[in-house]
Amino acid sequence: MLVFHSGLVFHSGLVFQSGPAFQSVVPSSMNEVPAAIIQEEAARLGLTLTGLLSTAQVREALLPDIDALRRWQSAGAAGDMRFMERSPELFGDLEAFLPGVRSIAVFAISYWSEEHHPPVLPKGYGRVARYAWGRDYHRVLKRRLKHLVGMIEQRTKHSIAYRVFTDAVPLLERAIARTARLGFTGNNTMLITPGIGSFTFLAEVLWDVQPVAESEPSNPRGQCGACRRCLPACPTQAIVSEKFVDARRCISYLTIEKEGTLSEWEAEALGEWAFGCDICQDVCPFNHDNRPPGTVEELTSARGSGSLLNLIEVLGIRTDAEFLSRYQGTPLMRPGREGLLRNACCVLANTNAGEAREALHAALSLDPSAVVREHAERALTRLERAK
Ligand code: B12
Ligand code: SF4
Ligand code: SF4
Repeated sequence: MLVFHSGLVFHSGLVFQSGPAFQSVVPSSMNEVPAAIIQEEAARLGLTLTGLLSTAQVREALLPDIDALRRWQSAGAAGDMRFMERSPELFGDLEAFLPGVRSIAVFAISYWSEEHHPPVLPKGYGRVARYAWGRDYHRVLKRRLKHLVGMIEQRTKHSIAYRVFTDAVPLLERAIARTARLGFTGNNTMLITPGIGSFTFLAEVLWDVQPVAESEPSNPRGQCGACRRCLPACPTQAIVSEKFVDARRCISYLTIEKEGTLSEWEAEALGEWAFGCDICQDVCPFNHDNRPPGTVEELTSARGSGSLLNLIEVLGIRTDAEFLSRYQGTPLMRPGREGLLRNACCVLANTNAGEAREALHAALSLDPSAVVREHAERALTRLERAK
């Protein structure tokens, strides 16, 4: 059995952040793992922030969030995301994911870079949200977390029963990260870390490591205060009230999670976004400070598809095999060929990209998907009307 202190938060040398005074840990037996070892290994792997919580801490702290989730579900705000309809209790039940789990290590990984969205969108292109500029974060981060556990096993000479997750299971990752003092919940619902911002992924290791001492969860430093900038900035009014995002109105949901045909309103709501949306984060003052960039190279646009998609090229992808060969290993795989081509049609119409007519006509007559054909036809009609 391995033992370490819980309720601690560490930075990988970026900025020192809030958190309670923590007890330093001196290993007292072969079974204890000083939190410093975890911090050291996590920092080596570019994991920006590390927090440690016992299973009990998670269970107690998440009760208000589980209630908020229940209200969100009852309002229908999950749209068609079936994976978000499960019993709210399950979202905080670590035991359901790993029987025998004793604690959770939660990590925030910055994907911020000095590169910016081009202020003016070139004709024929669509915007991609920052989190999808690089390689598929699921794969990149899971690999690193497994490596982290391996390194700790090596250093302690004990084997660990564990599971690693990032954005893959019904766990309230942001609430867990907040409880571990990695940041606070913004009005846009993002987990925001003062000094780092909200362009972070969250990932966690559930393991049978036993915390030695528990400290009461307390509020992390930082809050929105009087700011409400993100609410009116959201072009679709998806942030219906503070800390409540109705996914059905969110461009991120419409471009990535929603399958099939989009209504007229939904198609126009996409604006310039072909995949995801960054607006409620771009306007946030916590993302404006001079912040250090993330250190995971695979998450940068140099390693993936970058900030812009050439939609005329995208419209020419006719088979899943071709789609796979272009986007395998990137987050753009998520909506599938049909979803991405559908989004391309919408954005081309929204941006009045007359140069896309030929590609839209080709999609209308040749594309194997009825959804793509319908959206190509609608886009052509809209372009015609705008002449
Ligand atoms: C479903 C989902 C979506 C949906 C719904 C978003 C939503 N707000 O719920 C859609 C597809 C729209 C989406 C979009 C995005 N997502 Co998403 N998504 C998820 C997922 C799978 C679950 C989120 C969830 O639990 N929603 C349920 C609702 C009820 O939770 P919530 O909105 O967070 O609301 C909480 C608070 O409001 C809180 N609350 C309510 N009242 C109060 C009051 C107080 C005082 C406090 C403290 C709290 C509080 O209670 C709620 C429950 O915790 C998580 C991964 C995971 N397993 O957690 C990723 C996740 C949240 N997504 C992520 C990302 C990156 C995005 C996008 C930025 C991607 C993009 N650029 O397009 C956008 C951001 C949109 C936004 N403003 O939220 C990251 C966020 C990282 C971070 N730093 O916060 C996550 C954590 C994935 C990951 N592992 O990195 N996402
Ligand atoms: S991601 Fe875009 S659409 Fe969704 S809540 Fe934020 S600003 Fe609104
Ligand atoms: S923009 Fe303002 S209100 Fe919105 S999350 Fe950031 S600090 Fe909070």
